[in-house]
Amino acid sequence: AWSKVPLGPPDAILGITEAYKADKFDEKINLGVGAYRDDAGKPYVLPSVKEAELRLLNQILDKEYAGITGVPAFTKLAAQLAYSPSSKALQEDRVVITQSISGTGALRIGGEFLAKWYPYGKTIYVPTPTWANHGAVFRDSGLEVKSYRYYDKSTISLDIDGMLEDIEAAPENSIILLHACAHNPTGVDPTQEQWRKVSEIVKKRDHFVFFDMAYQGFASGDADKDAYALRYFVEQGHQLVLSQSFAKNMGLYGERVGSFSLVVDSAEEKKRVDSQLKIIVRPMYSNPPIHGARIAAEILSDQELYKRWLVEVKGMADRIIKMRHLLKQNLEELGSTRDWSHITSQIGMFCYTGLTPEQVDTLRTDYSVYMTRDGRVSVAGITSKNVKRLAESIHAVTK
Ligand code: PLP
Ligand code: TYF
Repeated sequence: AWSKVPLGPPDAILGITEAYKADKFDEKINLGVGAYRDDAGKPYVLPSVKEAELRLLNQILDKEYAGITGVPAFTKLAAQLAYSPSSKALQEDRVVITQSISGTGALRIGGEFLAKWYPYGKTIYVPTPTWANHGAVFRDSGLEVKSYRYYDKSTISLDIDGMLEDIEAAPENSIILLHACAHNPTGVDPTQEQWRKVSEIVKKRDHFVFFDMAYQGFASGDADKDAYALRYFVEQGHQLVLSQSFAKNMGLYGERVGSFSLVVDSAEEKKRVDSQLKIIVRPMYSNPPIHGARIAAEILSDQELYKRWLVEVKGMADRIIKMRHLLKQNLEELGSTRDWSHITSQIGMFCYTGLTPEQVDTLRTDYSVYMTRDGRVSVAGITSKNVKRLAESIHAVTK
């Protein structure tokens, strides 16, 4: 039956892990996928997550289905984490929320909902560059995907003028995707002042915003600070939607914990929108998995555990910052004359190195150092043990 099925290309990011695994060199370095590693290079289960799991185990809960929109205790707390407990929109019962299969699933529900119900043009504008999966998710949802300028290669920083110009030039009522914090892959975010300008232009053009928040807490180590853009836009009265992932900030990757939410006009509107979200979710997967959502809810609902979690997120963010400094320092000590200041000025899990695809290929074939061909490095894959060899390898291909 499948003789006409062509061989498809591997995922640009997840495919790297495959190549890395097949490499026999014992000092190989994987800087591909954005998954946190401890300083021994090992996956890290947060102690607060372990504690939450133990508590859940002791409660001997049943395994009944969640409702279509998931575990209510989880979605309520997830919304508070994103919008803040004192959010007017929450207090006025104007936030519709559903649990999702992590951030990707949230983007997909959002894409489907907008493709079906958004009353204006079905085009979503994403930054150049953006997370490798955005295009496919939104196209498969039935949206057309276009882009706005975001990153300036020559300055290795935000092209704020280009960004504002392109957003302004998009037809009125366009859908604009914004990374809420810790932009993937560039690690370059607008400043708070720049966010206010983006909000102004978006408002002027009556655009609709889709926030993708996959790294709350990871950018600065402070969950409130990282929610600045989202909360500011809500305060400014924008109607918007949000995709939330707990993969990174709680290290719950494979548990697939996330949510999709919409800030709407009224509690009455919320009822109608909620009913349509259920109609979208039902034929896709019926209802979401419960375990990870219970873990997140346990952490978010218990003051003491919540505080511990914040310390642990900050710990992850801080280790990443430390590795940025070490990498830059090692490159300088090796005598590299390039300007590597962006390594430490960029934030979040990724560093957009400015390495060319050819240099990335050489790093892979000659040095067993793996990263995506756009030169993105998952800083979480750097450790105090491999940073020297990494710097030597990068120096060797850039001198
Ligand atoms: N959006 C962005 C910008 C991401 O970097 C990621 C990856 O973590 C996701 C969404 C979705 O990831 P997940 O489906 O694992 O939550
Ligand atoms: O950008 C990353 O590396 C993370 C992890 O299909 C990821 O967002 C990568 C690819 C993918 C799903 C998650």
